[in-house]
Parts: sequence; structure tokens; C-alpha cells
Amino acid sequence: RPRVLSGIQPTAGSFHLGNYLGAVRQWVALQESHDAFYMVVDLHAITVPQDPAQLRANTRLAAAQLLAAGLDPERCTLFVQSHVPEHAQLAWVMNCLTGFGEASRMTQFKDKSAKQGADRASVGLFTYPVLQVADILLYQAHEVPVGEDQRQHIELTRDLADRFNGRFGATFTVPKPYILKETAKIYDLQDPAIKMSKSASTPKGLINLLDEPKATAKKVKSAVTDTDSEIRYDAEKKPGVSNLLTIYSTLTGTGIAELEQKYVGKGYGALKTDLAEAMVEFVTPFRDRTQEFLDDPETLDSILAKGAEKARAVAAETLAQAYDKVGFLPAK
Ligand code: AQP
Repeated sequence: RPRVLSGIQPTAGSFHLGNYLGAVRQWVALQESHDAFYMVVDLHAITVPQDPAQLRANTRLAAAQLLAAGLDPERCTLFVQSHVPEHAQLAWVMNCLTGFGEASRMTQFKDKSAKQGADRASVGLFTYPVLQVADILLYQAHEVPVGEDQRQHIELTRDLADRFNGRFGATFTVPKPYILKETAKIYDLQDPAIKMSKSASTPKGLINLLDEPKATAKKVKSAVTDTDSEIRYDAEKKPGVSNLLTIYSTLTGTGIAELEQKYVGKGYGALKTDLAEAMVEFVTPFRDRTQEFLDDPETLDSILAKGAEKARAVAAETLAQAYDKVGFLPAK
């Protein structure tokens, strides 16, 4: 079976709808057909200032949400990044292969460091994409299911895998991004020109899956649409409605064309009411299941411990090969 690897940050507490539709939903599907490795990337979470107790709680919360979304520890390997020390170890090697200018061109770094101020941004934030390279290469992943915002980091991963293989001999699988066109970028409900994101969206534009379902329904009903009243998919001319159609279509498994038909002659209100209902139907059991996993931390921790053990077996083998290739003297 081909292998997939992906990760999610435990920074914000609740996952948002963009995380789910853009990434996690695909993870659940891919565990059926692929040898799947998924992790909560806590090393990435400290690239911006964090509260230690909150980080610990959010790491469990992220794992609980992944299980609630449908990850099955019998079908995939679910673990916490810091439980597998090889990530940081391989990242150092990859840091030494990455050009300073190359890392400076990463748009996520540019955006995030501009927001924090260049002096405040940490070196960790700067090398975050290189840690991500190590995350992926350690597992010899063939594909990486992510949202569109991660495409540039996967390109960097490919470049560095090629560079390492070229310089030291075949070692790493060169991975491909796995980005579904329909849900590659879910937009902010209030500003459909920007992606839904925990840092850039306003509370009204961001759907957190663990929010009160009623509040979520309200946000859907007050989503920005367009000036005319036609319900039609046109990402350029009608970004607000198109975003709602994408979300509705994915959550209910109904094609966009079918939805357009269904709403001929009806106003935006009808679409929003139905979508709000579909959303409540989705988030209510999701919240309940997340809480069930949180209520049983022993089971949760034992799932993560087993996952880390499986992950380490793969990661250690790859790291040993990489260390040998670069010329480190083996420890006796
Ligand atoms: N709006 C989105 N549409 C589609 N996919 C998205 N992802 C994030 N936002 C969208 C995907 O979710 C996965 C996990 O993301 P992450 O843990 O790296 O979180 P993030 O990218 O930090 O999430 P945000 O909200 O986008 O954070 P900020 O505001 O800090 O940039 C990834 O696969 C990502 O592509």
C-alpha cells in the first residue's frame, strides 16, 4: 500500500472547518486505501509563543478530534510528533541542506513573520517548513494530504529530497501533494477573498467545529453572499455563494450541479438555512465524540503511545540511513 503522512497543529484548540474539509476529511478516507501516518505536530506549535499547560491540553484535544472525525487506530498510525525524536534529528540534517534564500521565500513564513514583526518572529518559525520536510521524508511518504496553503512546503520537500538523493545516493521517497481541488481552500465566511484561518479570520468568519452548534448555525446564516440572488457556482464572480456551495456539497455528498438545480428560483436564505442545518447535524455528534475521547484520557494516551511506537520503528530506520549517508560515525 502506498504511504501517506500528514499533521495538524494543536495550537488553536478546536479544529476549524477549513482544517476538516481541506485535510482531515481526506485523512479519514485515505486510511482505507493507504498505509497512513497522521500526527499532532506539537513541535510546530511552539514556533509561536505558547502556554505549556494549554499546549499539553490542546495536544490531547487535537488527538480526540482526529478520532472523533473518524481516524481509526486499527487502520492508521496516530501519534504526537514530539514522541518521535527523529523528527527534530532529521530536521537538523535538512536544515543544513536548505539555502537561506530558499527558506526566506516561503510565503507562510513571510506572512506570519510580517504579522509578528521580524524581530519577534523566532528562528523556529523560519525553519518550520524544513521540520515539515523532515516529518514527511522520515516516513518515505508517497503522498501528503493537505490544503492548498501547504503546496509550497511540499514543493520544498520534493526539492530537498531530490537534493539529498542526488548528493548522497537514493534515500528518500519524493512525495507528491494530495490536494483535492474542490476543498483545497475553504474561505472565510465574512471575507471570501481570504482562506478560513485561525489567525486571519474574524470570529464570525471562522467556523470552529467545537463551538456551540447554535452559534455555528448563526454564523452560516450571516455569511457574506453577493449582490444578486442567483445560487450558482462561480468562484470568481460569486465567491461567497460558491464557498457555501462547496461546503454544503462536501458535507452532504451532493454534487454542486444538483444543488444549483435544487435552488433555482430560491434565495440565499433557503440555501443558508439548509446549510446551517447540515452543519449542526455534522458538528453535534463530532463534539459529543470528541468529549467521549477526552473523558477517557487513559485510552487516548494508550492509542498515542502505540502510534508513537509504530511511527518510531519507521522513522528510526530512515534516520539511520540518512545519518549513515551524510557520514556520521555510528555509535557503538
Ligand atoms: N481554509 C482552509 N482550507 C483548506 N484547508 C485548510 N487547512 C487550513 N486552513 C484551510 C489545512 O488544514 C491542515 C492543518 O493545518 P495546520 O495545522 O497547519 O493549521 P494551519 O495551517 O496553521 O491552520 P490555519 O488556520 O491556516 O492557521 P494559520 O492561521 O496559523 O495559518 C493543513 O493541511 C492545511 O492545509
